[in-house]
Amino acid sequence: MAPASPSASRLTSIEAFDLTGSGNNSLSLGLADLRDLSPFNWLNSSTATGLGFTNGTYTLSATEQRHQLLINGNTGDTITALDGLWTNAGTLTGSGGAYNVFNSTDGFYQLIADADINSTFTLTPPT
Ligand SMILES: [Ca+2]
Repeated sequence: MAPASPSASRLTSIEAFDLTGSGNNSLSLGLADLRDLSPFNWLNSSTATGLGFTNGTYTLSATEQRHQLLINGNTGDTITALDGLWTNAGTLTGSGGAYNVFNSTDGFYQLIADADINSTFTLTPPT
């Protein structure tokens, strides 16, 4: 646990989870978790190369004005979005292979999830 500090009004930002570990791991996330933990705009068209990402079917913008969380993992791992409505916005290619990009329809959140992970999101119905 983080030590209490009078000056620490916020939790430390987290940019990535890694579920690879041993065996099958699961992660459940709500919008409040993303709001509290994940920073804005750390992965965009300017930072992608340095971070080992290239565009797939998703094209990173110069400014990705969303809380962004990267989730690495392997086959058998699962992530579940506990709330919100999401769209599968496409793919990026990273050092670990393909990643799915999920954007929340409220415009505030983006999950970049290793495509090997079994992802459960409440997706907006196709129109
Ligand atoms: Ca795993």
